[in-house]
Order: sequence, then C-alpha cells, then structure tokens
Amino acid sequence: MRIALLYPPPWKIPAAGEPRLLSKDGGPPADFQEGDLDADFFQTPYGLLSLGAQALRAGHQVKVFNLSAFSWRAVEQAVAELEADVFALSCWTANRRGVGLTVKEIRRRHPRAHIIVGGPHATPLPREVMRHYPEIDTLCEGESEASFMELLQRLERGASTKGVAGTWYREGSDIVQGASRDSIRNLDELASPHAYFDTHIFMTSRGCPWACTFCGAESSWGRGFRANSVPYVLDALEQATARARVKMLQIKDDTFTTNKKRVLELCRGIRDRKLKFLWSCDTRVDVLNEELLYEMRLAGCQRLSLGVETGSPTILKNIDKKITIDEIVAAAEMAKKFGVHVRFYMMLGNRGETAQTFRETLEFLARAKPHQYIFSCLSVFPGTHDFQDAERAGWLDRERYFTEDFQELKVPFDASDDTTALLNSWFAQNKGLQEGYAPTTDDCRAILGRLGDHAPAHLDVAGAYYQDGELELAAHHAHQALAHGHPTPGLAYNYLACIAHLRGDVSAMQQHFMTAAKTDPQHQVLITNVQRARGWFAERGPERGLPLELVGKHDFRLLERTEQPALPGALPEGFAEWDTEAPRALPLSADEGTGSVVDRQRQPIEFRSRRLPVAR
Ligand code: B12
Ligand code: SF4
Repeated sequence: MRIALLYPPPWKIPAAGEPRLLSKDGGPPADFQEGDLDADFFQTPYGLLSLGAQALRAGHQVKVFNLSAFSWRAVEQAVAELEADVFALSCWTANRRGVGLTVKEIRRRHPRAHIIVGGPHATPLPREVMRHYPEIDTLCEGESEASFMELLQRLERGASTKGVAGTWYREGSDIVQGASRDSIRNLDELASPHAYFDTHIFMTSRGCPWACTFCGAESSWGRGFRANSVPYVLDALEQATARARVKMLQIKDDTFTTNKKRVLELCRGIRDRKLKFLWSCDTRVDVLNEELLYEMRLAGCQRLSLGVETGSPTILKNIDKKITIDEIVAAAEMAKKFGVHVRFYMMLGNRGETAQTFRETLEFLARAKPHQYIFSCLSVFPGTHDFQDAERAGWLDRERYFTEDFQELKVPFDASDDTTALLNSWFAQNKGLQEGYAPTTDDCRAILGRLGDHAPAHLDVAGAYYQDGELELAAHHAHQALAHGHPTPGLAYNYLACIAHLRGDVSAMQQHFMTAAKTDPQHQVLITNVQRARGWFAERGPERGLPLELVGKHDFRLLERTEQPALPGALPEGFAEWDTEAPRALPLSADEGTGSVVDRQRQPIEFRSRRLPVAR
C-alpha cells in the first residue's frame, strides 16, 4: 500500500508575497510574531519515522513529508498530487489547527483514502480530536507502531478497520474506543528508523519513571522505562552515523541515563566499535555519577542537557521533580570536570511561582554556572498533571484547544498578575539560549589531562588557545585533534584556516577551508566562514587589504540544512511518484522561507494570555 506520513504546518502559512490570513480563516494566532515557533518545532516527529520504518519493513511504499514550514498553497498542492491509500498525520498541540485543516483538504481531494492521526496532542484528547476533525477515520493513542501496522494489514485485506486495539474509530455518528493495547515489551522488535531515514535525532528508550507535573511523557508512553538492548542501539548508531553528513547526533530519550549500567555498556560499546561521532543527551541530575560521565565523554558526549526547571526548592517540590539544589550543582560540577557542556532547561510560571522564587532561580544560576541555560514559559499540555489539576480546579476547559487560536497554552499555573508581569518583562529581555560558564585555558588543559589524548578535548584546548591569541599552541592542539580522529575534522581545519588567516597566509587559509568544507559541509561555523571568505575574495579583499572576520568556534551546533524528511525543505521534483525502492535522503534545497532551522537559538514565547475563568 501507499502510505503518506505527514507533519502538517501549525496553520495556513501565506506563500511569499501573500498577505497573512486572519486566524478565523485558518491563519496564525492573532498575536503571532515571527520567531514564536522555535527551531524544535520544525523537526520531523521521530514517531513518523518509526511508523515509516515498520511500514517499509513490511513491504509498503512510504513517503514522509515534513510540511511544518510550508505555505498553505504548497500544502494544498502536495496533498492534491500525492495519491496515497493511507494518510497518517502527527498531531501536536502546536500544529493541531493545521492538522484539522490538512485532513479536510485530504478528504476533499482523496475521498476514499484512510486518514489516521496520532501523536502527543491526539493521545490525551482522542474523543475531542475525532469530534472536532470529522475527516479523521482512525486515531491511534500513545505508542502506535503495533496499532498502525494492524490497521495497514486490515486495510490491505479490505477488512474492517473498526475495533483495532489502541485506536478510536467511528460507528455511524458515534466515536468509539477500541480495547486498550499493551506497551511494546521488547523494543528491539521494532525496525529502527535509522535503517531507512536520515535524521540527527536518535532514541534508545521510551518513558520515564518520574512524573513531573508539566510533562507529558507518561501520557505518551505509560508509566515506567523501556529500553532497546545495547547491541540493538549500537547497530542503529552504526547506521545513523554512516548516514550522517556531520557526525553529530542528538540522543533525545526522556531521561537517557535512567539505567546507568546500560549507558555505561553503551558508551564502552561505542568505543569498542570505534564509532566516531559527537552527541548530546537529555537527563536528570540524580542519575549521573563520575564514572558514567567520564565514559560518556570518552564515547563522544559533548553536551548534557539537564531538566533543572527552577532554582527554588519550593517549586522543585511543587512540580514533583524529586531533585535537590545540591544535586543539581554537584551534577554540573561533575560534568564540567570531563569537559561535557552543561545546558540547563529552566522554566517560568510553574506552580507556586512568586517574585521570590524567581529571584532564587536567578541567584541559583549564578551559583551553579552551567555553560548554557534556556528558559521557557510553562505551557499547559493535555495529558499532564498540570492539565488535569487545572481542569479539576475549574480554570481550564479542554475545549479551548479547539476553539482558541493560540499556538500552545502558555499560562502561569497560579502566579499573581504582578508576578506574571515581572516574569514577562524579564523574559522579553532574556529569550533564547543564554551563555554562562566559559572554561579557561587552564580548565581545558586540566580536562585534557584527565581524559588522555582525547580528540574533542584537544579541540577544546585549541579553541581556548585560539581565543587567547596563542596561535602556535592552538594549531598544535588542532593538529592533535585531527591526529586522534576527531569526529568532525572540519572544525579543526576551520581553526587552522582562521590561524592561517591571522598569520596572513591566504593560500593556507583557502586550503584548510576547502578541506573543512569537504569533511563537514553543513556545520554552521564553516558555512559562515566559507561564505565570508568567498565574499572577501570576490571583492578582491587580499589585494585591497580589506578586513575579513572569521568565526573560530566549534560548539555543538548542528547542521545548517533544510532537508526532507528530517527537516522541512522543498518537495523534490517527482515527490508524488511512487516507486518500490527504500527512501533515500531527498535533495537539499531552499525551503519556503523559514531558512535553516536546526539548533538555531530557540526563541520561545512568553506568557500571552492570563488564564480565563471557565464559563459554568
Ligand atoms: C524527544 C522530544 C523532542 C525532540 C525530538 C522530537 C521528535 N522529533 O520526535 C525535540 C527536541 C526535537 C522535540 C521538539 C518538540 N517537542 Co518534544 N518531546 C520529546 C520527548 C522528550 C520524547 C518524544 C519521543 O519519545 N519521541 C519518540 C517517538 C517514537 O515518539 P512520537 O514522535 O511521540 O511518536 C509516537 C506516538 O506519539 C505516536 N504518533 C506520533 N505521531 C503519529 C502519527 C500517526 C499517524 C500515528 C498513528 C501515531 C503517531 O506513535 C509514535 C510511535 O509510537 C517528549 C516527551 C515524551 N516522552 O513524550 C516531548 C514532547 C513530545 N515534546 C513536546 C513539545 C511541545 C515539543 C515541541 C512542540 C516544542 C516546541 N515548542 O518547539 C517541539 C516540536 C516537536 C517536533 N516537531 O518534533 C511535548 C508535546 C506536547 C504536545 N501536546 O504537543 C512533549 C510531550 C513534552 C512535554 N512538554 O510534555 N521534542
Ligand atoms: S520532565 Fe523529565 S524527569 Fe520529569 S517526568 Fe518528564 S521526562 Fe521524566
């Protein structure tokens, strides 16, 4: 069968030159400003790639399209031309309105196609989503690989799709829930998305044993933690790194180090198999220790993102975070010891937030000194304890998600108006990624001493010397990084190019840039530098003595690219043609005006609306 897996845009986006539509006509929320949708929004949901992988393994024809940045005109065209038996859409809170519009369009163009919806917004509000979007035939709740495959088998046989466990369906005008479906016990039975698709997102487990009040993990995966075996993950890593053009992956498990022993084995396996790539992961501060961090760093861990949320012990307690301030500070120190960059995810507006707790948070950040931190304002997502408690307390009606045009429901849980105003005015000045602790050259040298001849640690030392203007030493360590097999050698060549430039050696600079661009053509720093150098040559900069400013950096910033299906990019020619080959990476091309979106500084939005009392 022909299966189109779609990630629809949030609403009707105007094409270039077209006026913005009003929200009542399907356009963006009335108060929407460019930048409100952060870079993460535009990533293809990994779940679509997982569903695609299962369907491909079963012999179906599959296309995955990320339409999240497409103009409505382009969505209409894509839907019109795509002849699929099944359209399957991923529904998140932020794109719920776009899902509603897209399923309408699919039904109009393909009256006989089967329309399936799933994902983190559909899961906690299945009845409501089916009621408000009557074009949907079947909705899959939560983990969906097994339900989806059963649906496909039935459709292929021409059998009824009603009653599949884990789904919601229609009986006449009724919306009916099928039997519940157990979680997949052995995740190794699933085909890995990395066997079929290019993506820099990587997952090794599902679920999280904790239950923070703002988080929807439990609603998606049920209680508890399930993981792929170490050999399965290592095989998938081999596939993912072979495909990746810049050897950097984001491991995006809810809490990657939940099982420390497993992660230790994984890290040792990465080294045994000589897999060379840099990676980041997300976790909690209370499931780390020195041995683990040391092994993680040796295996290429470059960044550790920690769910810290607040510096107030009261709020930590209110949100059931089950960690202490001391644990946070200790974890950050341990990670720094081995040169792992520490990023704190922080939140504003959780339960109990006051001017005092907010001050405590800022004071705490000054003390804990992460390399980076980023704040976001509380969003109340269906499926969270916040949502349930707000409904119970009577200040939230789930219909708002269908009748109002907001992107996500960003409201402080119970802060006073004064506190909200304080948070908003601070946030307006402090949006996006904030830089904190910067290790000194001595710090970097000490880390290198602890790790031995470790390529990424050498590059850190090279970077530190470069900032100090010690070009000889910087070049030495950049060469050492190369000699010890740095996974992104282009970044070491970039330093060598910058150094050659500072020394006035134009031809060496050119040579190094050419080598760099061949090895890591999509790293942001390289793209910037190569463009600047090109412009400089075009203006006959060397002859005219014009200045050339280059960036000497090697931070964990991923790729500059927009490419289907990992990220929204233009649909390639012939996108609607079906063939029997497994999908390959589609050609790189400019998209429709979003520019590149990966790992750009996040620009989350502040609290817009105060919560409204629910009409009784
Ligand atoms: C890792 C992660 C990310 C990563 C990777 C996401 C990705 N590309 O998959 C990054 C950082 C990119 C990310 C981004 C965002 N995330 Co996020 N993310 C998570 C996290 C921690 C895990 C998700 C996960 O395990 N994915 C693994 C895959 C296999 O699962 P999946 O994509 O959900 O798909 C499964 C099911 O949902 C379902 N399904 C999904 N789509 C479809 C479609 C069909 C047709 C069917 C049948 C089934 C189906 O079946 C899939 C297979 O079982 C969750 C928390 C959690 N544990 O759920 C939050 C979470 C899902 N994210 C959340 C949010 C809000 C976002 C952002 C919108 C944030 C933002 N403002 O930009 C963006 C946009 C999402 C996107 N386009 O990817 C919210 C979702 C809430 C909501 N109701 O919308 C969650 C629940 C966290 C929270 N705050 O509580 N996220
Ligand atoms: S916020 Fe993190 S630790 Fe808390 S429940 Fe969600 S995934 Fe688990």
